[in-house]
Amino acid sequence: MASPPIFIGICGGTASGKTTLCNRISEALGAECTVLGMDHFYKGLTEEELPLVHEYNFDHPNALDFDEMYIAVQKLLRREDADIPIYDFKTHGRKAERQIVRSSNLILFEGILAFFDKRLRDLMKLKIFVQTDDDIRLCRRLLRDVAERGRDPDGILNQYFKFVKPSFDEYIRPTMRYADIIVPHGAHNDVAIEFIVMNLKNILNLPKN
Ligand code: UZR
Ligand code: MG
Repeated sequence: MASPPIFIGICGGTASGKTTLCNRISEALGAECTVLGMDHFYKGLTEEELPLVHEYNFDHPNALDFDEMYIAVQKLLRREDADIPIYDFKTHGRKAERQIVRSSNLILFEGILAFFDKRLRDLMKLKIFVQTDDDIRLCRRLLRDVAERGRDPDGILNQYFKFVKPSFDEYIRPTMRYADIIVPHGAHNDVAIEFIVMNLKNILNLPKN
């Protein structure tokens, strides 16, 4: 029987460069790699919660469905396709349809709370924490959420100081202790990315260039 795929967790604060780091690794490895983002597993606000969206803490572990993530990851590790939700950041809700994620030799799992759930942590062969300065992350978050997530600057800053920063300090930063590797400067760290890619190619028996 084929061996299970290698499962790697990538954690870090909001806008630290997790998604970009995953995409860069994935580009280097091609079809050998699957990226699974935690962002797809936001629970989606109910009709009662929606009018109070400014009071909703998206950075708290309760906002995410860890059971559903665990099921999806287990499937991918059995080399089965997983069907996962489609979350819409503009409406804070899930779409009716789901999307298929294909399994491969390497599963990269990324998110602000990627190291939070022990079940998922225990499956990880390698844990990478992306560490980017808070001021840089806030600037990036501001630009990204206006451009890509349909948000206004006032709202982003309110949310940042009320929820994002306190939750980072309480739930995310402490999980750095689980990391095997801490990557400074996020996705712009070419040396670290090259290092990680070389090692993964080695483990997967891929050509080195
Ligand atoms: P990344 N988030 C939203 O802003 N709106 C949503 O509907 C769902 C999530 C934010 C969430 C978190 N928090 O900081 C960020 N807030 O998405 C995580 N506030 O995404 O890791 O790509 O920054
Ligand atoms: Mg991201």
